[in-house]
This record gives sequence, C-alpha cells and structure tokens, in this order.
Amino acid sequence: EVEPEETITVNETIVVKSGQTFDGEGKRYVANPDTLGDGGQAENQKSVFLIEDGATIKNVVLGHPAADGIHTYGDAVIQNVVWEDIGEDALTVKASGNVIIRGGMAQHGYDKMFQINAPSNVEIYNFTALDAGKMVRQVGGSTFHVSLKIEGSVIKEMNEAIFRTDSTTSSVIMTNTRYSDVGSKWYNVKNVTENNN
Ligand code: DGU
Ligand code: CA
Ligand code: CA
Repeated sequence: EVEPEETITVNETIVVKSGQTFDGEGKRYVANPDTLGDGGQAENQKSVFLIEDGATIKNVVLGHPAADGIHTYGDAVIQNVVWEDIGEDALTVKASGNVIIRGGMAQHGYDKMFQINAPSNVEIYNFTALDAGKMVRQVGGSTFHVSLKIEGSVIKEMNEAIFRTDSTTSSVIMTNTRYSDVGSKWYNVKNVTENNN
C-alpha cells in the first residue's frame, strides 16, 4: 500500500458542483469529528464530500474518521476512491441517478458500505469491498426500485450480505466477481443474475 503524502482535515463538507470533477490526487481526507462526525454509528453525521448531479470525484483516500463518507445527488462517478476505515457508512445515494463506482476499495465498516436512499441505478466496477456488515443496503422498508450491477470486483467478509433490500422489484447482476465469506450473499433480493463469478 502506498501511503498518501498529505492528509487534509475537512472542516466543512466539500461540495463537488454539477458537471465538475474533483481530483484528490491521491491525498488523504479526514473529517473534523467536531464539525462533520466521528465516523461512529450515530446517524445524521455530515458527509466529507457531496457530489452534485453530473459530478465526478476521483483519486481520493478517505481516512479515519470518515464521518458519513460521500453523498450523491443524481448522476455521479466515483473513481479510484479508497475508504481506509468506513465511517457511519461509506457512500449514500441521497437522490436518484446513475451512480458509477470505478476502481477503489472500502473496508472496516461496522454496518453498511453503500447506503441507497433513493431509486437509482448503481454500477460498481473493479472494486474491492472488505469487512463490513453489508456491501449495499437499500434503506429499510423502502419499496422503490434499485438496479445494482457489480462487475470485476472482489468482495470479502460481509457479515450479513452483499445486497440487502426490502423491495421486491430491486435487482442485482453480478459478473466476474470473486467473493468469500459474504453471509447470506443476497438478503431478500428477488431478482438476481450471476455470471462467471
Ligand atoms: O434505520 O436511520 O442508515 O442513511 C434507518 C436508518 C436509515 C438511514 C441510513 C443512512 O434510515 O439513516 O445512514
Ligand atoms: Ca445509517
Ligand atoms: Ca449514513
């Protein structure tokens, strides 16, 4: 593992505006626990980054504490982002869109990695997901449609599942992905397609 040269303490959520790209250049970003949150399991922590519709974030290392990680509001590209120690959760889809996660890694989540709070299309490519409760959780009790695709990834040590939903219409397609020790794998997911895993 290559250590980032620089650690930046984020006092106030960094907003990546519509259509813009934030390039972290491999630097480590940590939350100020007093203003954003300590990355524990308390709800309503603030995100370190807020990604507006049509924005991209890339080459960011989120260190400890990571508060509520990244929030997306619409179409978003999350490229080569590494969560060294997931906070309350790693990323939350706050408003509908196509959320594309390419490369990167997340680990050490007490419960959720990717939290889906709005109808969305979530595509995860070449990602490494390690040590959490579940990799993807559609917000409890919701019946909207989430379309999840996981491709070319490595998933290890999920206590509960790779994807948990309460929606009968949500679906997952998982392709060319190595996984081990992932609990029940699909928790209440009614539409599952698996290829070459
Ligand atoms: O139990 O509070 O965990 O966005 C329900 C939770 C859930 C959200 C979610 C999140 O509704 O808070 O972090
Ligand atoms: Ca939560
Ligand atoms: Ca959260």
